[in-house]
Amino acid sequence: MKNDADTAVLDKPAVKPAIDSKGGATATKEMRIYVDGEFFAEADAKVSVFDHGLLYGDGIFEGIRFYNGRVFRLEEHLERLWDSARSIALEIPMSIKEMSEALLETIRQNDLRDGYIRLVVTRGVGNLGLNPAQCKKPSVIIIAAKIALYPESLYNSGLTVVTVASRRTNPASLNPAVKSLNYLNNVMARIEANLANADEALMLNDQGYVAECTADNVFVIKHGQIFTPPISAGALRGITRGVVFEIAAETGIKITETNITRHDVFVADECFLTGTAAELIPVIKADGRVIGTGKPGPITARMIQRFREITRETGTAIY
Ligand code: PXG
Repeated sequence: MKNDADTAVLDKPAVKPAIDSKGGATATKEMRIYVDGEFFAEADAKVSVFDHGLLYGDGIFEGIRFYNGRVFRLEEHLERLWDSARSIALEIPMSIKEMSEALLETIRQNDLRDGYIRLVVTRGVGNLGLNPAQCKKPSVIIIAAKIALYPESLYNSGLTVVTVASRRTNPASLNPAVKSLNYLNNVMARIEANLANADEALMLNDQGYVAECTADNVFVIKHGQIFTPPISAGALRGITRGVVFEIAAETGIKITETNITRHDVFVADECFLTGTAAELIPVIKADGRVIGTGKPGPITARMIQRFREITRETGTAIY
């Protein structure tokens, strides 16, 4: 099922991406992109073709939102970036404090109050061999863009998902906890969802349990309780996922991390996804099965409401 309402705002097919990649600053003002300590116009913001980020997907990234002049959960995103770096033995060439300041300055340079930050650290320039030992200096790229919000109708109508054949990578091969530049696993899943005319792809791990969607964590609600896959099932430790745990605690709704099957999704009363880009968004159909009443449920609606309050009231001041 397609949501006709969103076709004017978002790229076809389906709902992704919410990120308007050319949307930095305004039509009259050039985008300013941070590359290794300097700001460049979009046309001049470049990395080498010998950067292993390009040659091997060797690098890491974060996607961060800012709302109402404040960066949402900045410390958590930077902590996760540093964890990703540590995991792939990449030394970020600046301190967390310097990164935080560079990120805030990038938003200021683009005169934005609401938007999306893409933070990328590549392995840097090496030779044509994959050995990163030749890469002397990682590159840091910060792009601040406007974000085209999904239309409100989508939060009211909900998304459709399909289970795809591409499995989330086994942690022993490529741990999904690392937000690496190697997202081909998720891209393949995304292509399968596009081909199936669905809004998102439900990805299973190699044991057949639900892991996550292509850039979102998954939650199901049954008999008033919330369930979500554990990190060990191949879910990224989503920052938005963490906010859902906080809201559940504050509103007295029980939330449990447990293995979830497709069956659990089919018979759920409610289902929703979380991610920096999607925020909290309801799912109303999975593999052709209508979830609950086929309309976003009351607990999901409450969670969305509270999430919006939190995003608008908290965060690191930019200006
Ligand atoms: N799973 C995966 C695989 C992700 O990449 C999430 C879950 C949600 O995590 P957060 O921390 O955002 O709640 C992500 C997040 C994109 C994009 O489309 C990807 C993410 C975030 C924003 C945009 O490139 N990853």
